[in-house]
Parts: sequence; structure tokens; C-alpha cells
Amino acid sequence: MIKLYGGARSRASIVQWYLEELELPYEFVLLDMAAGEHRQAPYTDINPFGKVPGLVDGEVTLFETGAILLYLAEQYGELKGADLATRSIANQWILYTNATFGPGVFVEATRDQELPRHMATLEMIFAQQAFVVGDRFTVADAALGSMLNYVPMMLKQDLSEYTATTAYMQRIMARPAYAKVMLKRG
Ligand SMILES: N[C@@H](CCC(=O)N[C@@H](CS)C(=O)NCC(=O)O)C(=O)O
Repeated sequence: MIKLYGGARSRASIVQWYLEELELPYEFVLLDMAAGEHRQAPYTDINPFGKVPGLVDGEVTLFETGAILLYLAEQYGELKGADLATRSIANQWILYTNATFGPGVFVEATRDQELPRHMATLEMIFAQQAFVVGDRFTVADAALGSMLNYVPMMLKQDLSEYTATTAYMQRIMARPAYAKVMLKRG
């Protein structure tokens, strides 16, 4: 069975949400991050950098949220058997989220400049389509949708002027798998 390693409040939730979307059986291995369990063996056999999430599926051992999402989509999800162009577009959005949007928006020093730039472009995209890659939910939404919803939640940024994007964020939040994993707090 797939084993997902994470902390109580960590990016492992993004992977867990996508596992729920795919309706895959999995075990969530909760690491005691306050006690530093993620920085010690045996977890460092999965991620030698001591960060979560990590995933083990049979012979496959992975770390990095984006790499894990892409693996799951290709192995079990909508990218199974997809052509190179389709897989590359998913990869593009996952990399955009984690390498461009995330660092630009979540780093305080660049936020004021970067957030409006990203939001203006995303607004044009979501004014035309319901999801990141068209009219249906894909792994690209697991990556970008989770990160976008973190913006008001964690950074207390008001995104209400971006009406098409906030409607997209609501669509993401209304998904049963998202609610089950991401909104179960307290
Ligand atoms: N780019 C990595 C970031 C991983 C990361 O920074 N994870 C955090 C939790 S959200 C972590 O493990 N922090 C603990 C630490 O750095 O000691 C990914 O998306 O997997």
C-alpha cells in the first residue's frame, strides 16, 4: 500500500488531498516533526534532506510535493498513458506553482511585487476556463489550487478583487476530497 509521510500541518496535505481525489488506498504516516522525527533515520532514507512529504509505493521512494503529485497522476491518475505534451503541461504547472508562484508570493521580500503580477495573469486564465488545464480537475489543480488557497489562509492576503480566481478557489474548496483533508482542522 502507498505510504505517505508528513507532519500534522504540512505540504503532505496536498498529496493526501490528491490521493483522496484518486480514491487510492494509502497509509498516512504522521511524523512527530516537533520532536525532529523527519530529520532522523529511518525517515531520512526516504528524504535525506529531512523534509516532508515523502512517499513510498512499492519500489518507488520519492520526496518533493510536485514530483510525488506527478508520479501519482502518471501512475494512477489522468496522466496514465498520456502523451508527452500532456504530461509536460502538467509538469509545467506544477513547476510554475512550486518554483515561481510559491517562492514569489510566500517570500515576504518579493510578495508585494509578485502577487499582483501572478494574480492578474491567473485572473485572465480563470475568466476563460474552470480549471488550470481546461474544463476538468487535474493534478495541476492539486498543485496550484492548494497553493492559491494558502494565500488568504496563511498570508492573510485579500484576493477578492480577482473574482474569477476566487471563484476557482471556491470550486476547489467545494470538492469533497479537498474538504476532507484540507479543511479538517481543529
Ligand atoms: N519543496 C519541498 C518543500 C518541503 C518542505 O519545506 N517541507 C516542510 C513542511 S511543509 C518541512 O519539512 N519542514 C521541516 C524542516 O524543514 O525541518 C516540497 O514541496 O516537498
